[in-house]
Amino acid sequence: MAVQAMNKSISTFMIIVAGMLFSMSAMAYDGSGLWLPAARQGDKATVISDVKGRKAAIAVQELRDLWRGGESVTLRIKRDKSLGAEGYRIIPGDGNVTVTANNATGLLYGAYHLLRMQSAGVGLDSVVTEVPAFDLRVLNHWDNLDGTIERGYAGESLWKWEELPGKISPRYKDYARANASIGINGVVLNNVNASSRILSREYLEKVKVLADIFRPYGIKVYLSANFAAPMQLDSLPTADPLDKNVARWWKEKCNEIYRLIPDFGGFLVKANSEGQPGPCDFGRTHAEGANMMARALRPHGGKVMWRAFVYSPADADRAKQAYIEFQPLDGKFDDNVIVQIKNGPVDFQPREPFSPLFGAMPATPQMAEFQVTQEYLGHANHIAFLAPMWEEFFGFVKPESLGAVAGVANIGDDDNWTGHPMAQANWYAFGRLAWDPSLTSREIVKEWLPATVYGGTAMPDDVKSGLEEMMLCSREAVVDYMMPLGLHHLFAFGHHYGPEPWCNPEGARPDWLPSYYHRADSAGIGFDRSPSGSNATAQYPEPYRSLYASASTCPDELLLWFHHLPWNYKMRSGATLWDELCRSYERGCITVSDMQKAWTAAKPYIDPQLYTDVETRLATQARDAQWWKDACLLYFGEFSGMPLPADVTAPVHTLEQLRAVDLGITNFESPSTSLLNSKR
Ligand code: GCV
Repeated sequence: MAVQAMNKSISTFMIIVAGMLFSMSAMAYDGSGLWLPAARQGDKATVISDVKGRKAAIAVQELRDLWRGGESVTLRIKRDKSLGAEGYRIIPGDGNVTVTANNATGLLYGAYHLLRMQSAGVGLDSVVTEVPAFDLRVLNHWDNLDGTIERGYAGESLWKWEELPGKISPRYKDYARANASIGINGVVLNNVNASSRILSREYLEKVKVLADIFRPYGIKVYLSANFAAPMQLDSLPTADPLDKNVARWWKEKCNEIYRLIPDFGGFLVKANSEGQPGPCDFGRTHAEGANMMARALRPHGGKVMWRAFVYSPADADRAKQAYIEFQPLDGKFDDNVIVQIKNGPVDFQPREPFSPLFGAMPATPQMAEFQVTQEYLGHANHIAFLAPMWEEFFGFVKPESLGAVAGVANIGDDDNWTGHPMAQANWYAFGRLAWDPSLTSREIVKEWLPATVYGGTAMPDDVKSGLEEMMLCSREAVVDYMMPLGLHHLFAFGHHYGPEPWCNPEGARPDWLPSYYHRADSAGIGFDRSPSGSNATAQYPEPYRSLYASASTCPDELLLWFHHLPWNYKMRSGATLWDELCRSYERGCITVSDMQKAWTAAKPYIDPQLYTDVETRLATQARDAQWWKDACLLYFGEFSGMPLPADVTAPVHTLEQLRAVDLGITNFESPSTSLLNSKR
């Protein structure tokens, strides 16, 4: 695995940061530069390399423009099996740093590693050896061909399909560069709710242009494929995977794709899920469908990423359904199929237990799907640094058991790429963890903050650590003020932003409604997934099966995910469940208020435009936290019939006011500020 710093100290040099780094205040901030340093003015660094090709040329150019370490840098190909196809070694020396790798891709990653150390102000005093934990580190864009982005909160799609292939936005290259700098090596361009048109000749020629731009940055292009494409594009009477004409159609389509894009990565498929077509429509299994596509890709070296996000009502508990459908297919997939599984068993909630499918299919390659875009964590309005969530996941699911990781991108065509400037940290963290899942959230934030927010300024250490804490506590704050103690899916219908635990639109699928998940009644709250309930706990391996099965051993943070408990249930803290619930909501609100204070303290050291943008969004986050707390406590209070504990501040809304907030599918304005608590 990655990062083995060898204890052979060759020379010690500090990369001089302060004063030499770009001064953020001197530049107009628009967030477009991400975590990459701005080009130095004047002298270029000395970079020595005789490696041919575009990739090596990019590595050389990046270092010439951006390296300020004082030493020259030598890039050299040196055969070393242990480094694999993408690894590299950085060797400090007297007046020169040498980067070695088996190929130019490794050298490019090595170059970005040096720049990362420079931005973080980290000295290079021993050999660094890095090999990525996963061969495939891929962003999934849920971008539609009309420019909209499903669950996107940063403008429209970066891909200007109507302009391609003729007109090429400079941002395509910037995007590739940003990804390469954090080790992302694959990109699925279009939404898993896929339009077949992406596979038409017209669109493939556009895709080719993007693939050509991304290639020198070590990035392969993948496409989401609609399983019914043979019917939709070429009027075949069926898409049955066992039909010869269908199989031939996919083979010919793959031949066509590879003639245009020789290193095309393959397909991502959402099949028989949320209305998407799939093999089950023709009486076939997921394995039969995936294998048919895999065989069309095989001669070219392509892969199928087949999603396990399915929930047909095979069981009364949605959390069990993917396992029920996929686990029996273990061993039935071809070896160029990899089953892509969301981190949790339901759907990217602020906290879920890990999906029990992980590890339950030992004869099938598996990959994890994380959601970088904050569909369920406050969109682009809330700071929710997600590295702690993913770090938590890797505490349960061993990286060695996975072949790849995917992240649903939070990127759009906003100047700052991600809507909320601090959400850039989630793109960054995804890349870094996909390369090295042993990194801690703290290590990542210590890289990202100076590279993006305060590099080159004289920010005092206590202010810096305030910002680090602000980032590190932010996801837990969201859990606390939205869905503490294992509660989940309390969102308003459709947009997944505001609280609506009472939501019950006519005709909606029951498993899209909050009451399906919280099950609050006068007897208590929570979803009983224990052996006396849905028995979802039985899908878990030991020790988790036993741990989760009993309320007395289930961790507090997952308690109501697995158990329905009385309001006066005695928690580990000695408090009743109701009191603990109230205090969790309160704590979430207080944490946001602390985050605001940390941001305010940083004001003198931060670009004014960035400062104001984040300040405004934090005010919204604070208002929303109050909204969540009031909505949930007032609503659940009607069932518990219990008063708020004395140390929890009273709601500032009434339930009537909150029920009256228009939470239509697209309108998610939070209640007016005047309704909200100004005391805190
Ligand atoms: C792309 C959730 C989201 C959908 C998304 C789906 C999926 O249900 O709300 O927008 O569709 O997950 O992951 O396929």
